[in-house]
Amino acid sequence: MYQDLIEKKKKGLKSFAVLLDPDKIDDQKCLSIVRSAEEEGVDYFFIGGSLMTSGDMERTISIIKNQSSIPVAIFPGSNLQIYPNADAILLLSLISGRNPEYLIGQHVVAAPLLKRSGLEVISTGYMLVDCGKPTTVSYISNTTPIPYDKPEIAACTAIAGEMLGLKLIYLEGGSGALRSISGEMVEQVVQNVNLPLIVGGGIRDAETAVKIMKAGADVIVVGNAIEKNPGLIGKIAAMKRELNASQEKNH
Ligand code: 1GP
Repeated sequence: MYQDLIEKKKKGLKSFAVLLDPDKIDDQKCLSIVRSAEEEGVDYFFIGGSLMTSGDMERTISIIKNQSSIPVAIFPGSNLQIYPNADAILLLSLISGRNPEYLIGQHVVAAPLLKRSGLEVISTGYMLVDCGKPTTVSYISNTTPIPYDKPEIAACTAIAGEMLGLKLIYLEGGSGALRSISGEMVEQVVQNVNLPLIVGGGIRDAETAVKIMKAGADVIVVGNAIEKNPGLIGKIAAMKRELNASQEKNH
């Protein structure tokens, strides 16, 4: 999956990831989202959530794997979310925070399981940004997000992450954020690091998704809005195809 991301980045092609939280969707909903994602050419499924109460992540992954060929990456809320039936896992180091547990602690506990799992492990600099309301991630991780209007802090954090050898940067507004990460923050991060950039949180319409892709994000992630309105998959996917087609024409 990482190699695929790098190849696309070299060509300037954008990707669209759908985030599924097993706690928030039933099998029927999962199936209908997977079918529409397959038809529309969604690039990745991300699976995870800050909490897992009634959800069964392993089952959600196997439903997706049985019905589609779209790669599935675990986007873990904790080290309890490791399932070898996925393709890859984003090993998140919460570099916007100063809680050692989420920088390295949980990783140490997870390391032997990850090694045995056969999952592709993609080390990810995870950066939480204040996008208008306290998020579950900041509560659970007990960390302070980067202020919305401080793109320079985001850029310096991403540079440090790249220098530490992380493979991806993930700018996170938090699930259900009131607004998405600003285009300005995306631009500053892109200007300062060469790593693939994923942006998610609070993206509710295709226009915002395109704005973030145009600002330089390689992958945009949408969760909540698709759970509420699966029709959004087609709209975002169509705009992504349009952007990628014009990029390929100009190349
Ligand atoms: C992925 O947490 C986000 O980075 C998903 O956010 O649910 O607001 O789309 P939404």
